[in-house]
Amino acid sequence: MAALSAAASAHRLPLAHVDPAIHALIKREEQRQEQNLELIASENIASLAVRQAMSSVLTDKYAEGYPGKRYYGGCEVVDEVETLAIERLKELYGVRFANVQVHSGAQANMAVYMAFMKPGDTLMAMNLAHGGHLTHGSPVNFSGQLYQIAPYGVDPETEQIDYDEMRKIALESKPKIIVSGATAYPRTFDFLRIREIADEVGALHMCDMSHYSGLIAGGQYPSPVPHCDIVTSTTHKSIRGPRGGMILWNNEELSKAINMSVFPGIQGGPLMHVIAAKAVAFGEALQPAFKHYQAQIRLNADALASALVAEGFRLVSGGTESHLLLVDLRSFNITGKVAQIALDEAGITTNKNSIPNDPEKPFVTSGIRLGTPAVTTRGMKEPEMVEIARLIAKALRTPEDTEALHQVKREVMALTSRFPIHEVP
Ligand code: DSN
Repeated sequence: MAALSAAASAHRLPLAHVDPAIHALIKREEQRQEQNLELIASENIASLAVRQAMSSVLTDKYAEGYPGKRYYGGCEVVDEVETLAIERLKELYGVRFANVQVHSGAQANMAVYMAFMKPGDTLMAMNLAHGGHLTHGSPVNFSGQLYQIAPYGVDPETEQIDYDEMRKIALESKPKIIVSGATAYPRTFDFLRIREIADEVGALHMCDMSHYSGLIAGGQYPSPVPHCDIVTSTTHKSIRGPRGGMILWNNEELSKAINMSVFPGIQGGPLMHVIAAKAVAFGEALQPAFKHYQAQIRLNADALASALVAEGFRLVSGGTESHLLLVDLRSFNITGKVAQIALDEAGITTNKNSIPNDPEKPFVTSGIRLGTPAVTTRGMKEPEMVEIARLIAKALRTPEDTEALHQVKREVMALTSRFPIHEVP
């Protein structure tokens, strides 16, 4: 066997040897994820197969362009990778066309806006303070800076979308695109109703299904596909793939504008290792086990909701029809900021979140957002949701008492140790 040069040998050394500092930090994060309860609604735990694809040699390949039409040589393998990802995605959602190159959900939304709107045109989307997203028109985001924004929101009583009001705003503002989808709205969207409003004002209907995409693929949430011109999503939330984005549509006439908006419009070379990992995740989502997983996410969300109410919390809109819950903390007399810090100390990971018409500032808030995708991936079921609600309530009754929070943390670790994420070495 030929001897390797010193440089070639060094290039093959493992991470622990080459960069002990980063290796140790990754190990620490692995331990944090293993020990803590992950309740951030937008997070999940990707499979080993997804992570292996993501850390593959495909990271080295430039492939600007699309399968069969690249600007670089040597793309015969990555062409097959991207085609597989597209075909699986089309099958998963029953669509005719898909773009898997967008690096993130924000890029997916940007690509669609830029394909179909000019600066100064009107975009209608859910108010961030009622559950929308930064890219749905926040003034600190490109969407709020480039476009006129016509926000819609929830009814103050029901805390569910007021579709009559939405129609009124659409008739007045004449948006080019109406966006459905949200990041902190626990209920289902009436996609048909929004389609009707969009048709009435001559707008495109785009759904950003990022939060709900796994549930939709698993048949646990209504599909926006039949009622939308375009659907965008991240690939790492309830769908449980690598961090990334995707765009779906059915009308061939939109294809050129969408694909050109992604590349060369807003992106250069695609992340082929991430596209391979998306293909793996879409393949996993096509398996029957994925439907059971999504059904359990919903059962767990309902169980967590009932148990939190029994502990004395109020849920925004009274409950959930998805994987997420928005908890109003005012009955516990604490803010979202204080709750998030106390829960972190107790090993329970959440995020503070504004509730509709929140009296507190966005960095303080009166709520926390919880979601069940990650704990469901670990194998937790309804009895564990009751236990989680008890632990949250226990921590938030004494949010300033570090010793009490550490006692909760010991109980959290006893629970999580029964549901390991990774193979115990
Ligand atoms: N940051 C994501 C979330 O937590 O919902 C949205 O992009």
